[in-house]
Amino acid sequence: MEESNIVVFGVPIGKRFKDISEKLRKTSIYLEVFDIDRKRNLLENIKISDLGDLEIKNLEEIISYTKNIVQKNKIPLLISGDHPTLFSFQAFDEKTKIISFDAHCDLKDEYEDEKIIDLSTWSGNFDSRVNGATWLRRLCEKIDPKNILLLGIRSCDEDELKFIEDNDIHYFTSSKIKEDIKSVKQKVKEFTKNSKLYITLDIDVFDPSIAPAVHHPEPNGIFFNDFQNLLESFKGKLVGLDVCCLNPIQNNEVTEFLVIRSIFEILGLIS
Ligand SMILES: [Mn+2]
Repeated sequence: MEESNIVVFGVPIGKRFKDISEKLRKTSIYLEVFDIDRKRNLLENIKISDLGDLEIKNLEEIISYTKNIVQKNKIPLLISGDHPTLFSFQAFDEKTKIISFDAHCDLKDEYEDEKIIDLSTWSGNFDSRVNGATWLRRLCEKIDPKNILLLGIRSCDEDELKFIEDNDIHYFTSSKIKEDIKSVKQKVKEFTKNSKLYITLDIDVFDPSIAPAVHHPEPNGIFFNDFQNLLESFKGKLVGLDVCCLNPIQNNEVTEFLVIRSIFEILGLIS
């Protein structure tokens, strides 16, 4: 912990959390950290400590855990079944920008559906004001929406789009990213320049053909080279990240490998 600059911990929210944390930790051993194309070790200068999985009684505890790590000048990396971001992001100062890689906007005002995961699954209560489809809308009640950038969205309703436009939330759909990467990169560069950045990576941002192990496999997602391309244009300072929404499939570890490699790519921004 003392020597590390990245501190990993699991946040037990969303479905099948134990499966997810176990699978990701296991898979992380099997990937090379050297990238032959760029001839560099993505984790050079990175020292990771792993606190294991949290035991929490209420979601507010995620804030204090994250804050504790931030105060030690270390970067928290949260592994979770669903977005812990409504809470973890509150550990950072108000100028920090948030970049969400996600197929979904998660900006619904209310949503009740058995397929949508209650963030507090252990309590058994379903709160349609705070869940996997509404968390970013709730966060917008606490932060300046102009500090939000959505990348790779393709599942959105009229109300969410109106909210995005009314609040000047920045966004690029997956189609736009794939069709016009050059201008998207330029704009991402401007958004991230001289800023502190928090990344939340919902693995369903990727095309289902390369990331089948998700709850909501939305067609027409981005591919890995699009992800690498986007990261290349990040100019700010990474201060925190979370990775969520894996839904492991038996005898198919394609998505787990993609998750780990994606984490290495993000950490490569620091090293
Ligand atoms: Mn999603």
